[in-house]
Amino acid sequence: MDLLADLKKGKRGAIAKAITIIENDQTESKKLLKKIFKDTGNSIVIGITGPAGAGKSSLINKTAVAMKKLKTKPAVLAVDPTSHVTGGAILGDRVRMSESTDSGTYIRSIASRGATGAVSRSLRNSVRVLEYSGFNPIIIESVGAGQTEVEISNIADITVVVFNPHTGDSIQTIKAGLTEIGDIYLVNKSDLSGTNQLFDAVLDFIGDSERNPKILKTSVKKNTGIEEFAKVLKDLMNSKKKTKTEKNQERLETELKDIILNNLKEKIDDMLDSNTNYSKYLKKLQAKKIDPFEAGDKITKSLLK
Ligand SMILES: Nc1nc2c(ncn2[C@@H]2O[C@H](COP(=O)(O)OP(=O)(O)OP(=O)(O)O)[C@@H](O)[C@H]2O)c(=O)[nH]1
Ligand SMILES: [Mg+2]
Repeated sequence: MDLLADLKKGKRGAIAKAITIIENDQTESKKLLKKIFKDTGNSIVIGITGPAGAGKSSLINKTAVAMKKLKTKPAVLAVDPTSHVTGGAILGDRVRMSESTDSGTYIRSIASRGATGAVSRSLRNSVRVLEYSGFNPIIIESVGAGQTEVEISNIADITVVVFNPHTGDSIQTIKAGLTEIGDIYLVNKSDLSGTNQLFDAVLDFIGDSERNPKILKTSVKKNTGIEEFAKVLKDLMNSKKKTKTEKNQERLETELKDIILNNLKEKIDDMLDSNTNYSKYLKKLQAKKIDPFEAGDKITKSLLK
């Protein structure tokens, strides 16, 4: 099987295989990246975040269909979806998002386990596979709690924060969400009571923000607000294209530094094992003849000689 040719054709099996490589096999992953890298960096990444159960997956399902009608080709990466509704998260999402899959949207779950850096690495490179395969935009769903949220906003060109009245999102959660870098704030489940209060509260908090984010109401249940949401996204995709090049350059620099620091860390870790200064100063430290900082500085200096 010619993986690259099949990826270019957007074949699902090939995409699944490539992303599995990226998640599990560093050596093969590097080989793959070498081949596809030139043809990446051109799709807009939309991060959709919000509390568990806010309706992100349901919303993405409908929105992907609407975006398809607007002549875009969306793909979805869901970061470790934890649906409390079905228990079986991935299967549940697949069912929930089946409408958009039928319309040609590619949907894939990405594990959020592992080191912080590892998650963003596999996300970033999975995005690249999807870019190479011709998808644009690439929508990333993540639960807005903890570190993944921050990572998403580092990767995404457009960030959408989803709230809803049903889960009783407190003003506190909203505040926390609003200090993030949302381009769009969505009050989903607008068929439920409390929607207007929540909408006003969100409006209040970001009313005088200079970024001028959009606030929208959607209901997946009643199928309202979704076409508008898709249109806003499409417009934002166009306007973000202009700033994307510059952002990409910055991100590439950060990525490069990350890789170098990681490589060095691994190398130095190995070196310490056989370093005589290291064992010497470690013993001194353990005997309390030297303090940790002094020991650290001495060893570092000898390493850099
Ligand atoms: N009433 C109402 N319920 C909705 C709406 N959108 C989603 N739901 C329901 O809310 C529940 C959670 O929806 P999901 O789409 O799984 O939410 P999620 O944010 O992806 O959840 P996690 O991935 O677990 O964080 C499901 O039972 C949906 O049917 C809506 O607009 N109105
Ligand atoms: Mg979900």
